Amino acid sequence: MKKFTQRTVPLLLAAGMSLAAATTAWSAESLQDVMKRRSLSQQDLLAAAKTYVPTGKRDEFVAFSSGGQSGQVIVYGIPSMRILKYIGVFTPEPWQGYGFDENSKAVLAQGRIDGKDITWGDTHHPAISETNGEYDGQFLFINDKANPRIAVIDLRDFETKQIVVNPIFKSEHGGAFVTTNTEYIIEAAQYPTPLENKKFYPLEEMNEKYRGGITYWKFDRKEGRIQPKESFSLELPPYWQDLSDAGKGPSEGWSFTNSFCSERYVGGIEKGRPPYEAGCSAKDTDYLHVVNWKKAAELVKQGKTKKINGHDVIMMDTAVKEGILFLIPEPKSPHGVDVTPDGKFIIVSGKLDTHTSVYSFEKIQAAIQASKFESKDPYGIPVIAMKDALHTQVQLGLGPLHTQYDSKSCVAYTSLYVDSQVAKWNYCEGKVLDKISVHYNIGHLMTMEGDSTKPAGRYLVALNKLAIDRFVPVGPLHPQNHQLIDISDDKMQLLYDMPLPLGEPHYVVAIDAKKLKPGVRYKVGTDSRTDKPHPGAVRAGEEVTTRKGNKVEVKGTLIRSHITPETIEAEVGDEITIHLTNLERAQDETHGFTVSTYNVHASAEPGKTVTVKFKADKEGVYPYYCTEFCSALHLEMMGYLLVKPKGWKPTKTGLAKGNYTEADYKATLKKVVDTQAVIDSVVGYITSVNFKDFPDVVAMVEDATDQLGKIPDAKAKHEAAAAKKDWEQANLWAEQIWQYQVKTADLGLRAKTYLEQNGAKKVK
Ligand code: RUQ
Ligand code: CUA
Repeated sequence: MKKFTQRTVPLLLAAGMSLAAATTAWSAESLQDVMKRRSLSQQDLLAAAKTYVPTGKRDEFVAFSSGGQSGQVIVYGIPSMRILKYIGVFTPEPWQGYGFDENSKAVLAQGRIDGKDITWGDTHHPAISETNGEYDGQFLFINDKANPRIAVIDLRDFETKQIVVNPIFKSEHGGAFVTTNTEYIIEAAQYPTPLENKKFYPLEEMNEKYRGGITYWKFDRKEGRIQPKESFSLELPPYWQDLSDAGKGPSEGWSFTNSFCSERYVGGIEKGRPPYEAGCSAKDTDYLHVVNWKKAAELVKQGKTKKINGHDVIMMDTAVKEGILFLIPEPKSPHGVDVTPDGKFIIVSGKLDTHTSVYSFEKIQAAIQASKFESKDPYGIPVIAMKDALHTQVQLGLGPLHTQYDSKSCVAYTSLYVDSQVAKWNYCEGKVLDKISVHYNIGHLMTMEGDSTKPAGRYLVALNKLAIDRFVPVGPLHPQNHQLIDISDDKMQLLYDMPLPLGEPHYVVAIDAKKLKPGVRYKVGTDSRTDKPHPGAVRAGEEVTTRKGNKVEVKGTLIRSHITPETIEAEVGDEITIHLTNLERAQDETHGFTVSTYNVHASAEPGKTVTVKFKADKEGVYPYYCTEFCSALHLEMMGYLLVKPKGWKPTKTGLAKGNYTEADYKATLKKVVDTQAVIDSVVGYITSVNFKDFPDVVAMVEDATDQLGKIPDAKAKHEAAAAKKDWEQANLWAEQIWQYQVKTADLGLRAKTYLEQNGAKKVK
């Protein structure tokens, strides 16, 4: 392979300097020409201008989308709709080493159920942590409907930190929803089952033995983790609880969960019974569950719970007696329940009803205060009459599902699944304002910070279930279609179609990008999955390999462009543990690590320490290498795992020689002197400006100084070898100095460009 020539560094420097001088005289095609050639209308151009984010500029909002069946989270920018990241949550994700290194495997292992790995998830509803009902950009939560679990993602590094398994459900849907200060994360069941684990009751005992419920997961913000011991659930009738939302403002302390199939129908098409879909939509109404969660939390403190599977459950009779649980009829087969930003109303839409119902929290409270109930359900839960709780009902269209809010007061948007439309309407006055068609069959919809007490308006995203004819065909399985809609004017305007090729996202939340403040590096030696110092971390020069019995443990480091150690020796059957610390501080200098055929992979971002572990169960020679193109000599960032047969003895000693001459050594030394001149000029520039005011540059300078600091050692080595006329050793150690210089120069140039582009000022 061709190495850097002597001229490379000056070339890098020249390239860095000429950036500003680029000209724009290349284009002869006018805007009109392009419009004609691509058959674009004025409307198209306007939409393009509204979504285009020029290179180097950033999006205003960041969306966190459920990854549906992929078990991941998809992060994208709004209005550009550019995908920024996939976050591995319930599913292994190789790029991030998620599920391929030991530290992330420990997170996935928290999601085991009955001792079994579950390596996929059906993610539905992401939620951003809130402070006083406003998104604070600190944490993200998401549920897994199939295997009832909730995950915690820390938005300081966008990594999954925790997975908790619901102790009493077998499926769930109404999660994750947070209370106004993220005290609790709400997770409601979906399909009723016996609450005891691994307990069988026949379907004939549905009414007696099967139950629904809501779990309130206690969140510890300081630790950034859910505290399962302080969490609790509410036992509910075997209605199929669906979505939830937490109250805010006047309704703070309450939560709302709707349900369907309150018929408690048990299907059995194979036995000649009408199917679930008929039996579950026979009645005109289902039940909205209204829960005083603040009071529920107090009951838990008073010990008024029953332990089921070791978990605190408030049983229905207690809930009724203590007055924390009420039901209100809601139109047939409802789906979304969304509390208005002011907390005064709760909006519910039924899939099979053309009306959207606006419930008044004030009226609900009045009925509760006056003990004005129309009946009790079969489990003794008081039922508030619909007419006593309704503020208004509005006919929006066919198949209304979910509602989101605008920054303008009283303005809401509701998805119409059957009509494939979004309806804009006023919920205070109960009138429709505008409608727009989407493509096709919209499920959820989402406005900017639309779940918070202060929605930001501007854009709406329609999460369509079907894409049909929108994109170039890619086979029978189509991508999903997220459509961006401008809602800043009275009339909605469709701006952009975004294909999403990774599972069916159910819900998305979007936050003002300025509220997110993720880091760019870890404190050196951090286990990113526990946020604690990693016991296998070492600094440069402390790398070590130890053997105890058949256990080989490597504490190594990664820095451009080598892995230390460069050889790992083992015997067949050894258990190998490799901890690697990325010593880089520069932004985006991630190294990856894998060992051929052992199914391990790690991503080590600057400062992170990560572990891979495997059994060297087969004799052979296995290259390991860095999997991220991290520097010009990235391909050389490798080493060998040598797995020897038991009792193997060496027959040949010494490595093959490269036959270098004194002339080679001299030429290398000259290259080193020339390169130093380049470095000096870059350093001269950096120190001539206020670089210390730029933390990113300070980090790069630290990294560069690190590289330079290794030179004296190599210099001593090449000089000692030259004195002994060992031209191979002399030449290669001199060459190593040049390697350090190249990395220094690379960092220096990056720092220089950064300073120039960010308005650094001369200091002398
Ligand atoms: S879902 S299309 Cu939220 Cu799981 Cu409604
Ligand atoms: Cu490190 Cu490639």
